[in-house]
Amino acid sequence: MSIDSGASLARGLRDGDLSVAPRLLNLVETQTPAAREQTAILLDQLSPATLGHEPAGHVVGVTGPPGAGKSTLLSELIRTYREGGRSVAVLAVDPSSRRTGGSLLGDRARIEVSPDDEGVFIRSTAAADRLGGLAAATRSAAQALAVAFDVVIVETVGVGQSETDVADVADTVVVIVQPGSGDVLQFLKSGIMEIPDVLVITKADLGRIAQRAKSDIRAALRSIGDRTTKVVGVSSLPPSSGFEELVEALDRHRERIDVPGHRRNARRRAAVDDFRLEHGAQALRRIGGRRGALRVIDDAPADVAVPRLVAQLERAGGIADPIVAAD
Ligand SMILES: Nc1nc2c(ncn2[C@@H]2O[C@H](COP(=O)(O)OP(=O)(O)OP(=O)(O)O)[C@@H](O)[C@H]2O)c(=O)[nH]1
Ligand SMILES: [Mg+2]
Repeated sequence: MSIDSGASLARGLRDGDLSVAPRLLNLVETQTPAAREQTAILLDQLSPATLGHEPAGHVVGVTGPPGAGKSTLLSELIRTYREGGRSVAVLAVDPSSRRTGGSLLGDRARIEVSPDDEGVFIRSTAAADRLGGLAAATRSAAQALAVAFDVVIVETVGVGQSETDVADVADTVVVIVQPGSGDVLQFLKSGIMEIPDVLVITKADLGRIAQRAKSDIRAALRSIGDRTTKVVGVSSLPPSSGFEELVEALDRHRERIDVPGHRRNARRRAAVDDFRLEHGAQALRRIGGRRGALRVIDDAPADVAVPRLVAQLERAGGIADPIVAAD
């Protein structure tokens, strides 16, 4: 498939044309210099600097260990959003190309949606180019889709790094754990309690064991003085339960945060990540490491797209072969 121009895709998304989503993914996943140039143009034209405001879509990160019930939950979550009239895009970072282990493939549920609902777009993308990481392509796609879709969900698998990565793309981070699996314990020990905005305990239909997991999590959150993380129990099997409460918790969180400030910081961290991925740790050290790099772009306008920030870092590092030409 040939790639579309960044400008035409940006125009489609600005016009609210959801049907451009597959072509958008095709562009951002193509790594040729020409495609990267077009991606930079696309992001530029969809940046708040050009739009005059942040893309309106709510970007929700959903993460959790293998087999926790993410896919089953997403099917129900999508249905709940659709009933409320909202369009939904899902970018599922496919775990099959990462580390060995994980759940038995035979037991894996797919995200189930009505195939002719044009308000839903689902795409599995290959896992990241670094362990546990979110591909830059996924981040770019999420930012662009948020211009046209009401909700953009980015799904990743794991406990640990994936939460912090997903926090760099999402307005709201949901961590999913299942009761009685050791997930809850592992989660508590992994020191990532600060990351989730909403914590979901799946499989509420399991009864007491699910109740117990919920009270354990609540106690643990209290013990670290966390009073903001919302804990929600859901059952994704029919008759499902907890989904109205989950959507409400997600909406509440979004209303509470400073979206422009949050996204500005996320774009800056993303630019430093991209720079390091592209040019290596040594190049990053030359501009003062992560901190130095953040200082370099600190005075950049708050609302420019990531490739422009990367270009600024490249200029600071005297890099002659930039990812994309600046202007
Ligand atoms: N009882 C019960 N089982 C559930 C529920 N949600 C999911 N399951 C089951 O749990 C298993 C795993 O669910 P998935 O949705 O595939 O979990 P996942 O997190 O997407 O798994 P991976 O994609 O492998 O990481 C499946 O057998 C589901 O049928 C639930 O609410 N209650
Ligand atoms: Mg799954």
